[in-house]
Order: sequence, then structure tokens, then C-alpha cells
Amino acid sequence: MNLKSAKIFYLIPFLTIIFTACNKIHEPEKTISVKLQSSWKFKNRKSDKWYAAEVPGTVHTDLYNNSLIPDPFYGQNEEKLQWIENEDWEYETEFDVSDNILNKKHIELVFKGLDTYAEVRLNDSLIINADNMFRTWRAGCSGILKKHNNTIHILFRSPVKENIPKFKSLPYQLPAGNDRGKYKVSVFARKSPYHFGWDWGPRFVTSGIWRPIQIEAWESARITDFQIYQISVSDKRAELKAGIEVISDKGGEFVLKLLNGNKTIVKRTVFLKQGRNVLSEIFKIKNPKLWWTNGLGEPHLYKFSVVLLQKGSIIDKKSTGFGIRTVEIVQKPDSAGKSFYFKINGVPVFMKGANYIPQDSFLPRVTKKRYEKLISSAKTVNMNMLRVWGGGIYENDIFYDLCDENGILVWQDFMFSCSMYPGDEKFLSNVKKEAEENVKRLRKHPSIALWCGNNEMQVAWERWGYQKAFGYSKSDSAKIYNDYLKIFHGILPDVVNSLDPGRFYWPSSPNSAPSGWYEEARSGDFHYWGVWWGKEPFSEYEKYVGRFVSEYGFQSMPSYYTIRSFADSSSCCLVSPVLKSHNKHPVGFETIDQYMKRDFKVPENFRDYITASQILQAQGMKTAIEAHRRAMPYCMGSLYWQLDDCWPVVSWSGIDYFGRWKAFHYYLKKLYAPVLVSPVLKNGKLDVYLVSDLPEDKNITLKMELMDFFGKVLWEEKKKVPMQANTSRVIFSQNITSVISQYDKREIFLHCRVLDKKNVLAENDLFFVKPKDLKLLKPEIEYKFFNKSGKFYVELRSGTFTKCVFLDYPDDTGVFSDNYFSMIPGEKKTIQVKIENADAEFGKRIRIKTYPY
Ligand code: BMA
Repeated sequence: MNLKSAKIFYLIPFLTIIFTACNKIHEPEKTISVKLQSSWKFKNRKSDKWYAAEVPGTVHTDLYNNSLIPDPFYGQNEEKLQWIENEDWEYETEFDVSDNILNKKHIELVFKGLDTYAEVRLNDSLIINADNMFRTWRAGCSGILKKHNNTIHILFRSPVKENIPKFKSLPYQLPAGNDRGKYKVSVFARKSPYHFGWDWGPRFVTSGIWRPIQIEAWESARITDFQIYQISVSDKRAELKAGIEVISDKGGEFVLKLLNGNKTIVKRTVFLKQGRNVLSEIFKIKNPKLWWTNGLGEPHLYKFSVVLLQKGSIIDKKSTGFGIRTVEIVQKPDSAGKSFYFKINGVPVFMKGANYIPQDSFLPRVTKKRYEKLISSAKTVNMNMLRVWGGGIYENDIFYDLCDENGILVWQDFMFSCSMYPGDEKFLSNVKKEAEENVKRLRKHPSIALWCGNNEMQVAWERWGYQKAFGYSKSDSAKIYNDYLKIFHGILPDVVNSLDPGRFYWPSSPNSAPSGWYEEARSGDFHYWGVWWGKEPFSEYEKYVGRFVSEYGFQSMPSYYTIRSFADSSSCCLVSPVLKSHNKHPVGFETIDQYMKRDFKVPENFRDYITASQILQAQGMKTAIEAHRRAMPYCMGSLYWQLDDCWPVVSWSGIDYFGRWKAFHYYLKKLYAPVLVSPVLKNGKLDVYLVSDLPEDKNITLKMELMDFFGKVLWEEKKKVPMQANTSRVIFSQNITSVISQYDKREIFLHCRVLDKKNVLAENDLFFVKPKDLKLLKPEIEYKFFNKSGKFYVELRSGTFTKCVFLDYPDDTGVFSDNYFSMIPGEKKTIQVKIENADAEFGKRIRIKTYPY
């Protein structure tokens, strides 16, 4: 036995001891579950040399950890590493098992994620032949497993080579625009689409054991599923049903206990038959505490457990968090088209959020801490919904647990995106099993708001010209679309209806309209890409306000520090091949530049250009989000593209690969705040909108000051107005041409504030010319750092109007309570710096900067 497998040997009795020590009732029967994580090695099939491997892991990260390849994200290394996808890879481990496991009647090896074509052998017996990275693979191994020197050997066949024959044998080519391979095989593989390349991601078609492997051993019975269903809910009580699935070795008498926290709510004798048993228990919760989305209340979670006992011993136990809430999607025809909005616990809620992509090209690298940080970054800026986009993965449990805990709803796509897929029986049955497993795994989460079939496939089929581009005959077209219908209007809704009844299914995002954006915006959900892809001005966001805008976005550069992680200083210019390889959009830089020239003075210095690109993105998104929120209740959702990145890249994200916040993510705090004040000037008429997502009415004061950049007030208005809960309305409307015309438009701005007594609930500035035409004064910022009650602050004062002040800190992962803000003359602003153990020295690492000067 080698040293590493010895670790497992010691771990098993240790775990068993924990199980017995923690429970008062003696429980020799409980399912034992042991992770098989250590002592793995791997090699190229063609070679004899083994290297240490990490499990869970990927072949790319294992090669890198063994210094066999350079850092895949550095420079243009991506290009050099494309050979990996064409190789077959072998993984192996050796391990011993304790008698405690070996003596159990039922022993299973469970592989929670194999990427993708994997032949698994236990002691030379083939136990699994996997072909879907999104599924869990189980194999009974009693009779094969022995006490010492067991080997698991997994051969991963190249996902590219595996599918070339399928690609070649189809009489037509299936579209897969983001697949950057010579053969567009991604659509044949049930493997994460973005691995094959995307317009924000590199191509790393990796292989590996990407989720844990464990041994599960049991004797007489095992709880295989535990779900809570909501039957009805009122203020006074909720009626719930526990659904429990038990596999029993022999028929017999058992005791089933259901607990709410530590309180037993049901205890009864059950007779189980041999094999699969489905049990259910209806119970009530008095005065239920509801689960609310972020901003509207506490996302209360109950913890329910089920315990199966026999003769006083615990046989198995399972727990689940559960949120009592209702989610309805209201689609009501109206004069424009059809609404699309979410009602949570009976209340219409405007959805504020983003599209989420996997956080790394190499998924097992995403630690719990990274998940926590990202979800908390979403919560901090007042988001209440994330869309798990269909080109990534059905996320790990931790992602949904965090969304449950933080009141963030999840729009969950099935993993299909921007392509058309095959429709042969084998593929369809694989898809069905994948959908069943993932719906069963995720349905318990209160955060899941809906299931969506795919990303942009219906719209692509109708509007992206596939038929012409691929030269499809009529019968090809009919066949391809029929295969589409089989999955997205057949298999997937059937799975949702049978396994997660009551949860809404939406075939494709967006809800397409053959004639184009204008019509698409009027019903259902809407992806608007006229800005960016269509090069339309930002002001078009005001024209294309949809009923629920589930995608729109604009690129910016990540922080300088992020760029330096993949580029040396000589590559830090826009035209360097390294930088170009880190923007996957065909004309990404050109598009940023084109928009920048329209509105901004384009900086020559690289670092200033980065800042300008971020502020440009933030301003563009500000135009969109304010337009969406002003249009409530016509529009009831705004999910921009995209929350995060999977590698250091120039992309549409607000948070980069290292978790650093761009200017846009800071802007979101105000843009998605419960109260928004949004001044709009059209043909001389000023309309000031007040948008409130708050659940209660309030009386507020609107204060408006027209100022010059020295702070001289030229015109002002103060108004007390009632602010109604959950509404958007114009609270001030006046033609101000005669006021404005007295001054040089380049030297003035309107500052709007909404006050609740002395608290500023919202503020916003309106300018009368483009940023590049403003005659701004040289900023005069004074600042000091200080500590108070163990907390660290920066206090700033501005002598003149400063359009953008920002605190530049290398690890700005959202550490400032505000950043990239404007300051009016004489204003004092205190910013908290949320960094553990910050001391006075720390201030030296923060640089106070202003933009554009
Ligand atoms: C949307 C997404 C992605 C894409 C993004 C930016 O349509 O669905 O496919 O990355 O646009 O182009």
C-alpha cells in the first residue's frame, strides 16, 4: 500500500467513529459514505509515465500542476494547448477499504461527475461507461471490491475524436457558432458547451473527474430521495408534503420520523417492501415564515429531516432546507403583447440581476469561498435573480444553497445554447436522464424560479439565417427543427411536469419573435443586442424596453492587475496579440473604441483606457437599467449579460475572473437599489421618475439643484411627495428650456436627491452634453484614512464637481462601500473599506484617482 492510499485506510474508521460518537442512538446501519479523493495519478494513454493527479480535477490543471504545460491562461498559451483535447487520458487510484464497508450488503461507487467519455474499471472489471458530464454515475461493487489494493482505473476518451464520426455521418452540419474546433462536435457531446470556446471564453476541451467520487455502503435500507412539496400556503398555515424514496433490501417494519429542526412532527411505523418504496407524509406548519427575495424580507429556510429507524437503530437520515414561498409567472395578454413577470408570495417583484456563467474554465478549481464571494457580491448590489445560462453547467449544490440563503432567485436553463442538437434515440435518452437527475437534485431549492429549455435557440433558428448559411434543404430543416421540438417541447417539459410539477417551464430564452427585436420586446423575455452587436447608440436601450429583459450588455476591460496576470508590461497595449487573444469577440476592441469615441475623450495611456472602458460600460448599462426600471410595471425584469468571467478576459462582465469589481458592479449598488431617482430630459422637458421596489409607502423629499462645477446653485426645487410601494412614476415634470438656455450647457449639471428625513435614498446626476464635451474643472480632492471602532474608512472632500472619483486598490473585490462616484463641490463622503485587519499602513496601498482627469 502506498502512503496516499494509507490515508484512506485511516480515514474510514475515523469517519465511522464520528458517526457513532455524534448520535445518541446506536447506528451501525447508517449508510457510510467515503470520498475517494487522494492518491490519484494520471497519464496520457500513449505514454507509460504516470503523474500525480488531483480529484476532483481536470487534465489541464493536472498537467499544469506537474509543470508539463505552462499556465493555460497566460499570454497566448491557449493556442499551444489545443493538442490536449485530442488525446485520451487515464486516471488511476489504489485504495483499501475497512471491514465496516466491506461487510455491508450493498456497496456502490458513486461518481458525481465524469467529464465526459469515461470507461471506469474497478479491479479490471468495467463498471461504468459514461457519456454525459452532467449525470451522476453509480455502480454496485459488492463482489468486486476487496479489502486491500483495489484499483479504480478510468479511461477518458477524447471528446473531440469521439464525436468526429457522428459529425461526419450526419448529412448536414449542425450550427455551433461558438465551437472553435475544426469539426463542430460540441453539439454531440453532453459536455459543457463553453469548454469548446465562447465569445468570452477560451477553448479548453478538458477531461477529468470533475466532481467527487464516493463509496456508499448500506445494509438494510437507504433513503435515496427526500423532497418537500408545497401544497398550499396562507398567513395562518402551510400545508406541505414530504416525499421520501427508500430502497429496502428486504421487506420489513421500520419507523419513519420527520423533523422540523429538532422537533419531531411525524413518527410512524412503515412497512417497506423489498426494492423501491415511495412514501409521503402530509403535514402543516402554523403561521409559516415565508421565504422572500433579497430586498423584500428574510429568505427564511426551514430545516426538515427524515430519519429511518429499525429496532431503535438509525438506518439512514437525510435533511433538506426548505423555503415556503409561491412563485408565479404572470403572462397576461395586453395591448402591447403579453406580460412576463414574477409574483413572489402574491407580490409582483421586479427582477434585478445578471446572467451567470461558470466561474472557471476548469470547474473543480472553484472553491466554496469563490462561490460565497460571488453570491455575496450579487446580494450586496441588491440583486434578486441570477440566470444560470445554458452554455455552462447545472451548478454545484453550494451555488443553489447560497442563493436560497441570500434570497436570490435562479432562472435555470437546461444546458443547451446557441446551436442545434442531434435527435437520435441515444442522444435523446441521454438528455432525458440528464434532465431527470438534475431536476430531482435541484427541485428542493426555493431559489429555483423556473426551468428554461435553452439559450437563444428558437431565436437563432428563426432569425440568425442558419437555413441559408448551412444550405439546408427543406427536409433537413424540417428534421432539425423537429429534433428541436422533441427536446424543448417534449422531453424537457415532460420531465419538469412529472418531477417538479408546479414549477414553470419556458422553452427558450428569449421568447422569440420571427420579425425581430421590436416585436420580441413586447411579450415574454427579451434579449436586446442592438447595442453592442448592432452598434446602436446607448440611447436605443430606451426604445427597446422589453417586458422582461433577460440579456443585454457591453464589454469593458478588466482591472490592470488582472491584465498583468496574463500579460507582461510589453503586451499591455490594445493591439498586442496577447490582449487580442483575451477578447474573444471578433471585433471587441473596435466596438469598445467606437463607442468610446462617440461619448468620451479617448485616453492614450493604457491604464486610463482601462478606466475609461469600465466607465463607458457602466454608463451604458446605467442607461439600460434606468430605462427598464422606469418602465415598471410594463417591464418587470432586467438581467444584464454577464455577472462573472471564467478566465481573465475583456468581456461583458461586471466582476472579473479574480473577483475584482469593475466600475459597473459598483454602479449597480445604486442602479439596483430599492429606490431609484431617474431624471430624463426630452425636447426640453424634464421628467423625474421615482422608482420604488420597497414593500411599503413612504413620504420622501425630492431635492433638485442645477449647479455649475464650482457648486453655484443656479436653480433649485424641493418637493415633498408620497412614494408608493412597488411603483414607478413621474414625480416632477416641467419644461426647463428657459432655465437651461441661460447657461453654457457644458458647464452645468442637475443633481437630484431623494431623501427620507436626512437619509439619502437615491441620487442621480443629469448632464446636458456628452461627457467628452463637458468643461470639467481640475478636481480638488482631499482625503484622509481613519480607523473607528476597528473599522477602516476613507473620508473625501471635493472642492469642485468631480465626475468620477475612484479608489484604486489592487485587490478591489468590492472592498469599498462605494466607488466610481461623483462628488459635488463641498461634499464630504465617507467610504468604508471592508478589509480584515486593515491598519493605517493599509491606506498607502489605496490610490485616490479621478476620471477623466
Ligand atoms: C448572449 C449569450 C451568450 C453570449 C453573449 C454575448 O447572447 O447568450 O451566448 O456570450 O450574448 O455575445
